[in-house]
Amino acid sequence: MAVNDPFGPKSRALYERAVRVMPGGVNSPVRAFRAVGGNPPFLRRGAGSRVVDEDGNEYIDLVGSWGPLILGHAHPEILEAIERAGRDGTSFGAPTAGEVELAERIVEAVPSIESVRLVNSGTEATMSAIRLARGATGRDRVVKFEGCYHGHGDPFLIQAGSGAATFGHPSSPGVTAGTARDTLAAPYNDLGAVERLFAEDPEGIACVIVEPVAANMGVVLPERGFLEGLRDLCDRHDALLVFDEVITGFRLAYGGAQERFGVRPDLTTLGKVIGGGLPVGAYGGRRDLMRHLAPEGPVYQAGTLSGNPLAVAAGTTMLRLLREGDVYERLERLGRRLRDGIAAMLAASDRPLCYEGIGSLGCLYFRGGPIRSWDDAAGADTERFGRYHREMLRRGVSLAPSQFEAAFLSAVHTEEEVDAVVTACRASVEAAFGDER
Ligand code: KE4
Repeated sequence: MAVNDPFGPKSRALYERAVRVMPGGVNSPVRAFRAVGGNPPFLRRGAGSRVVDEDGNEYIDLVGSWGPLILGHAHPEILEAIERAGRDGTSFGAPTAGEVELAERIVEAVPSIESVRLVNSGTEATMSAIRLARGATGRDRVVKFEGCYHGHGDPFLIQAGSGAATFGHPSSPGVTAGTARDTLAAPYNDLGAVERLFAEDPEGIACVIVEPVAANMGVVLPERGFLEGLRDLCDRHDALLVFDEVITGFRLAYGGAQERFGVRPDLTTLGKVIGGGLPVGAYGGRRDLMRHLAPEGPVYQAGTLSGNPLAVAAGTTMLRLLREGDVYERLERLGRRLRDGIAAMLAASDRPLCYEGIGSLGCLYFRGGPIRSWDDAAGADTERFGRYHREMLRRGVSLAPSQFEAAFLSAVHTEEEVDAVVTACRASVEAAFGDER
């Protein structure tokens, strides 16, 4: 039964003001709902697993700020840490104890990270990681995968996922031909294609950057041997393997996807969860590589607000809570419950649908499965996904406004909420197909 009017008068009025002063009325394109239609609800507050919009509509939140809020909105201990840090000042541009503690926790948690640099976003982390890879190897070219998204840095806006895919410009204007020449793209899960790229340029590839679970074309899992194969190819060609764990880091395990899959990259990029909802990114890896970074080495990267005291206070508290609790068992249990519920729904339906997921990440595709690459994901019926998305909002469930994104469970969602999501999903799918019976 629909309960919400997600396109209420207050959100609409705010949207009309917003578009007068900000491109598309938003500060990040996917938030504009262009891929699903309608103007976006403006959110007023979040608490735990719920968000409320300006018109008072409440939603079970499966966006979680696109990943950071693995412990839900407004976690009391994270808020207290931010407030306590703020009372001593908001920023110094000088070393502080807080950033040392966050860095120590990241080094202790992530198998491949011996040394880490904190930045302010996932994009900064990935941009910096490939500059470091190029500086350390003396090579120019980077291999990425179609449908993977590594932020909006020029080198990555080549056949990119997430919003770039949504807007039909997977290779964005403004990226120079020179940059595009140095970015090579291969289909996800296609080791042969990567092998051919190395064969064509055996001395020219600095690194291969990959989302160990691709969560920007929906959710696409690595096939058995794919990540291990990339490790082997990089070793054979003296190239570096970079895991972009901005989404999977501290989500698929405390040590991220690299702990879960047992494959060790040379560099890792992080974001989202490590900021506890505040702006933090990070990149790190082998000490011999990180030594190339200024001020120790010549590869330059800097940031006024890197290691910001409030952000590292939130991030450190988040990692402490993740390390102390039983969060990962709970995330697995809730994720399995959701997958099982949707699987039962799909088994009883002859609709062209499939669900891909792992741990607390998942995606319902409006096409038959399996989904193993961008070409598979791109075949989904995005128009029907848009109808489904609106129906889910009406039924009190907030999903990322694009077929090419993941749904994010948190440790504070309840079993009852997961069951409610499955119920809403079943009704919303039927409504989305309503014109066919
Ligand atoms: P940010 O610069 O948005 O903090 O991180 C870029 C990034 C890097 N790597 C991966 C694997 C990512 O998923 C992201 C950003 N994720 C998107 C959601 N798919 C952010 C949402 C948005 O663009 O508004």
